[in-house]
Amino acid sequence: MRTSTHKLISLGLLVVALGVGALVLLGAARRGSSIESMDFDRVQRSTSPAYDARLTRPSEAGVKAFRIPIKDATIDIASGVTYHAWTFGGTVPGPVLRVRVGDDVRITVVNESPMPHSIDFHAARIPANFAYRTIMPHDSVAFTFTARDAGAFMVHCGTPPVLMHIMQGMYLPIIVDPRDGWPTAADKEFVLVQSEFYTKGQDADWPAAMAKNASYVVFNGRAFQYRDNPLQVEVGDRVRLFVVNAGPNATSDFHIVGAVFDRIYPDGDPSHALSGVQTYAVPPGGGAVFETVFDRDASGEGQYPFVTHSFADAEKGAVGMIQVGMPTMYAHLSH
Ligand SMILES: [Cu+2]
Repeated sequence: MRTSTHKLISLGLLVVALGVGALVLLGAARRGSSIESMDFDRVQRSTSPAYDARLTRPSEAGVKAFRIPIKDATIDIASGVTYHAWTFGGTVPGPVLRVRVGDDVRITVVNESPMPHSIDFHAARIPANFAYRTIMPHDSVAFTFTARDAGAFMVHCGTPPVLMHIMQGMYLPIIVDPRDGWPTAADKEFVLVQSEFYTKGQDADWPAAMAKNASYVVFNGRAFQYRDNPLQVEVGDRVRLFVVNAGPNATSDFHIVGAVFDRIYPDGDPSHALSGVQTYAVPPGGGAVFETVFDRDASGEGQYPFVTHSFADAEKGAVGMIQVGMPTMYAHLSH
């Protein structure tokens, strides 16, 4: 009698345990497949020794929620040069968002700065007067859009004068992957945002910006940072670069010295593929996806500068380096 009671209790506990286990699993599966949240007040992209340009794949979550704080920050824009920036998330560029076509993208922007700002998503099809409205200090805005168009898109503050808000650092990239992935498998992926700073000491030089006379032209917010800290890839890698040009004024004539682009997807639509391209222009407010392969027999082990081929801008900082494998160093690399 006692034994059978024990058996019954044990069986009951087992059933309860299995039930709880199933609920936990169901919950986990639901979280994994339905919603992913990222709070950029808590997670900041590493900017030391260089802004982290490496990308990871987007998750399977069909809903991606991002909380983006607007905050003032003093940032490094060149070696030994600091600047009083206005930012999304405390860095320039702001955080990298990555979603897939078909995902619902939930945006919450909180203005933690002392002046009005806003946010404008080039990847969204949404009424601008609603989603991109002015956000007063201590206020926030929230909206959802469905990502419909693959590519590398600019996100920026759209508060007038927009020139001032962009030159102050208020931009970030959003990458939208095709629903079924890219036509080729990349071994390494990087994001590069080109932009300009117009400075007088640590602050903005408005007349210089109106004259389009940049002090610095940079990839990912700091002059020459990838010349000093190269992007590392391996021999044989197919490398995919998501290039966004935040401007506010200069076109990025994107080129890799010693390589030819296998494929370029203007705006990031795989059906728009170009092949065998040396240089491709990305306008302010635009983006494109670039691919090249560092084959052993062609563009193999070595160092490959990436530049805007508008060389006054390269001289002002828009030069970086891709290091393929562990090449012998040469003292007289001219770029
Ligand atoms: Cu702003």
